[in-house]
Amino acid sequence: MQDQAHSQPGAVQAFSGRNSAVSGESGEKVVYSICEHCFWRCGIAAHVRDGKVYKITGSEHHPLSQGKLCPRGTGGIGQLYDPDRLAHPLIRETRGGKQYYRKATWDEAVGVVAEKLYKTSQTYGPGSIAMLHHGYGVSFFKKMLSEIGVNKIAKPSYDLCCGPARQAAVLTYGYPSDTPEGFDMMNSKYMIFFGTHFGENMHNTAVQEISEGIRRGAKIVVFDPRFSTLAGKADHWLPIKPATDIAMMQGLMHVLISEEIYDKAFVEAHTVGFGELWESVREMTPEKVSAITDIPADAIRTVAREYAFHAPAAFVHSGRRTNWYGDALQRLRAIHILNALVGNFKMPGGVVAFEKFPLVQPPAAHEHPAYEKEVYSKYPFFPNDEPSNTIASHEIVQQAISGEVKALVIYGVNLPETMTLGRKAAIEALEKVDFMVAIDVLPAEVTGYADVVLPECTYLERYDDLDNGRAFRTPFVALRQPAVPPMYESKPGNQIAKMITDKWGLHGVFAPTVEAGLNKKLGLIGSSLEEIKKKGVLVMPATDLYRKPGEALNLKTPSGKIELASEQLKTGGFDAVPTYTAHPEPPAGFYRMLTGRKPMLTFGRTANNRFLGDLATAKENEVWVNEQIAGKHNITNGEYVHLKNQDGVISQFPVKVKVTQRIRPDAVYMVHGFGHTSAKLTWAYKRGASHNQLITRTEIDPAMGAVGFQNNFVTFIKEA
Ligand SMILES: Nc1nc2c(c(=O)[nH]1)N[C@H]1C(S)=C(S)[C@@H](COP(=O)(O)OP(=O)(O)OC[C@H]3O[C@@H](n4cnc5c(=O)[nH]c(N)nc54)[C@H](O)[C@@H]3O)O[C@H]1N2
Ligand SMILES: Nc1nc2c(c(=O)[nH]1)N[C@H]1C(S)=C(S)[C@@H](COP(=O)(O)OP(=O)(O)OC[C@H]3O[C@@H](n4cnc5c(=O)[nH]c(N)nc54)[C@H](O)[C@@H]3O)O[C@H]1N2
Ligand code: SF4
Ligand SMILES: [Mo]
Repeated sequence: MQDQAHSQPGAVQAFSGRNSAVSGESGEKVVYSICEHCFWRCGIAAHVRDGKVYKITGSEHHPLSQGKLCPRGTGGIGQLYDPDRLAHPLIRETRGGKQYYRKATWDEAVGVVAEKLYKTSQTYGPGSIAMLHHGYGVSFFKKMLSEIGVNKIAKPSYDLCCGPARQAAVLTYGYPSDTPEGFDMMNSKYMIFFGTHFGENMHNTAVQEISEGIRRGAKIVVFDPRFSTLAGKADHWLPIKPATDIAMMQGLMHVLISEEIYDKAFVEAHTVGFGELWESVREMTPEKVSAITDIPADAIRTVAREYAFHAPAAFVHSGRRTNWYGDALQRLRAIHILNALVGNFKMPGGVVAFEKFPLVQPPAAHEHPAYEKEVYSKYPFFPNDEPSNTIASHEIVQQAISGEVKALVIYGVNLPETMTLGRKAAIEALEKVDFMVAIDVLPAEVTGYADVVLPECTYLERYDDLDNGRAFRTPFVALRQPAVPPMYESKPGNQIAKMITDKWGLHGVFAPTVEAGLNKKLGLIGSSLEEIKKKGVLVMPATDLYRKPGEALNLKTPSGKIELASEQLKTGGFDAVPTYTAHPEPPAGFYRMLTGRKPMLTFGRTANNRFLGDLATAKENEVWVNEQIAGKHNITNGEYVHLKNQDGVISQFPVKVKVTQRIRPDAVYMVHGFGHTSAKLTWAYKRGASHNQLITRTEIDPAMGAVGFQNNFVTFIKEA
């Protein structure tokens, strides 16, 4: 892909060859679009025969897929043809004291939504309405809400997922981390991972690049209490005691600095706060860190020395779901500092900054001052540059419970299973609000709390806005386009949002058709909808990722340099340098509950997908239990147990035990996204146990609002 892009002159790679969007052999066509089974957004080729999608493969044109998909991406047909799909708009009614949903016409359903939202905004002000969203089709609903001044918008993927990595990068480098994360993996010689279980976390391009790196001889180091798939590829698997990672990072810094194997010239020229950093790790000798982390001192020295030896073609990866404990921002700062110390910034095999495609935004029809500027979060280091994320999702849950938020719009978030502050708080919030509309494709748990349910068609049946949100080696802009028309009475989000603004009498907000809107945007860069439809993507030549000798970095931090110690954090009352503090230990007989992903599933997005779920290892989740611990509790491999947490909450459904030596004795592990309680999800219902249900304790990062939930502990209740 890269080479191909290089050979193309001009900003936008011209396409050539046959018109593959409609290559009509025997009633067949291939439609190039974008996956929605996770948030990586790979390019797909949907193969259509006689009006049905029969196969999905990786787009050979899209830089994030390069002809390949992860298992989930290939399984999209299972969502499209899911027999449980939401087929009509639904309105909740109470009759004879009983609540039920009745089918409604689109006109009636959007009429109710338009009226309720408008009246709420008029009566209580725009701050009384909030939207939770996940998924890329939300852009139309953001625009819709901005028309009535509503900008209280949260994406759980900030505070429950990658927010700490984002904000730690802002504080250290002056710019947020991106997707894909900026690591030159395929050219690296030494990659260190804390958690970050690629191979189970199937982020397509990352897995491809790590594989390429390994093929070229890179060494892998994995710090994980569990022997993950990536640990299976590692030169060093270091089963660190969970929740002690910051101590380990400080230990690595101690070795780099005390043995003077860090990049002195780089640190001197391009960083601030080195003295303060050294003071903070001076006492963190490998021996002291070993006692905290349960990793031998020699191994700590070895990793630090090897890391320095391979630098600058070496890095510590920042990970994706970084909200483990309440100090996630500091842990991620420690990772960025470890990178800075070896001078890998913008070096082959090190930390790099991918670029986005320079799409031109059309001038706004009118000004939305509130939409542009308001940030509602109370956390001092919450982002102030993201109109799609102006408050943490748990703050919305709290405001719904307190009555400050009276109406909720929920797009692609299965709130009862999404954690925020635990299932209990989520349900309390959903029950408390005066009005809630859920826009979803499936009867997920969240839809059962809605006053109105609006069935969006699946990503294979609709256009969305242009995808300009991903940065990569070859910057690109991609198109989501329908492979087949919407089934049942479901509708694309853009039409739903337009129907609602039309009800408000605001007829000019959206282009008359989504195609016209896309074509207009593409016209601003000299392209057209017709052009992008052919390959589903416009790709620029590869950008120059590496710095030149002596090049100034001109970073947008207050000092203009990489901030090893952060004055901003200090001024805000936080540690300027990351410092380890101990987390709670499991009570006797309890084990820390860790979580992760399965290669073929993405929690609520795929839970009911029979194509994927029918694979032997995806039918249910299992709880991984160390052999010794299983013996102690007299439980055997394959047995079903209930889990009970430290606050006495017992899992509603039993879960199968996997007895293994591949996890430390002080922790258990289960994949998130099982144990569904909605009987309308006829496949997912009652399969496995819900990770979310067992979370009753959260620690919120006081600086940027991430929710840590790994200080929950469970024990076993035998079935009998
Ligand atoms: N197939 C698939 N891929 C996915 C997803 C999916 O649902 N399915 N979801 C996507 C999303 S939304 C995200 S956010 C990412 C998440 O994926 P990652 O960012 O990789 O998630 P992590 O939580 O870093 O990784 C989980 C690993 O961390 C280990 N771990 C747990 N606690 C600790 C600890 O205290 N210290 C250390 N060192 N390790 C620990 C666990 O044992 C587990 O192996 O995956 C993405 N990719
Ligand atoms: N307990 C626990 N909680 C977690 C995590 C965990 O590991 N454990 N992980 C956290 C992480 S990393 C993340 S990123 C978040 C993710 O949290 P969410 O984004 O809330 O993910 P899901 O629960 O999968 O919700 C997806 C919802 O979107 C719907 N959906 C799917 N496709 C479409 C579509 O095209 N249009 C519309 N309108 N809806 C659609 C699905 O039916 C489902 O109801 O969860 C976080 N919460
Ligand atoms: S990583 Fe997999 S699920 Fe995610 S967008 Fe790519 S193909 Fe789809
Ligand atoms: Mo995530």
